[in-house]
Amino acid sequence: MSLPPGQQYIAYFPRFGSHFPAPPPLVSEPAAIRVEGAVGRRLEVPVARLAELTRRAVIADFHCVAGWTAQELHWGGVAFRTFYETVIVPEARPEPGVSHILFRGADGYHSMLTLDDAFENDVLLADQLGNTALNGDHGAPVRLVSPKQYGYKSTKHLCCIELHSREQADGHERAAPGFLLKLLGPHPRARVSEEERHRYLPAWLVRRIYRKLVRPLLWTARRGSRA
Ligand SMILES: Nc1nc2c(c(=O)[nH]1)N[C@H]1C(S)=C(S)[C@@H](COP(=O)(O)O)O[C@H]1N2
Ligand SMILES: [Mo]
Repeated sequence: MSLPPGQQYIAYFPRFGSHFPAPPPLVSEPAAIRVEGAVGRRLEVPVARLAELTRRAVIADFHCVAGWTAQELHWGGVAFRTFYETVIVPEARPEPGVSHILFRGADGYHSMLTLDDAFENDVLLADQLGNTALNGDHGAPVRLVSPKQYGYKSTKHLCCIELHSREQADGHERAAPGFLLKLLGPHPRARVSEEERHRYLPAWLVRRIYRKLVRPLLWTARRGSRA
């Protein structure tokens, strides 16, 4: 796998995110994913059901918008498309015109993908990393993984999937002050190959800022680990 523009490999897979030093959220058992929004019927799908659906393994690099890339991660789970077609469509009955999916994490985080991007065949609801159950640092009990997009689309601790017929406001970097929050707003597609880092700021500028920030950010995020 080749390194996309502006990225640097790091030798491990760090815990990272706008949670910064806060520990991973406690998830009540049995864990479930709610399905809401433009649906005929709301659902609550036990995470354990993922074990019964058609499973898929994905090996991919993981690219954070701040410039680090973790190499060849082995994910296990269910393709989002499989989940949509075999669970959401028959059981939640989506309204016509669904075009965007909002993924909510138990820590209050959320990310938004177009339905087309979410249907890429490497987009998973992942409950395994490196052949073991996902741990708290990386999004237990289940997370989204979308390897062709910057990491901020891959919501950890997934607790809700919301269907929409248009773009919704996105929640990346909720810790940043107001205007920065807007400038650092997530790109609606965030394709790594196109270097779509943020919606408004140009990639060359963002790269320079992150290059200075990335070490302290990595350190701060690691401080919140439970492991
Ligand atoms: N729930 C939740 N999901 C999240 C985040 C977060 O803060 N909370 N951060 C995102 C960002 S910016 C990145 S780079 C990846 C990091 O995933 P990792 O901690 O497994 O490395 O998770 C993404 N998903
Ligand atoms: Mo990130």
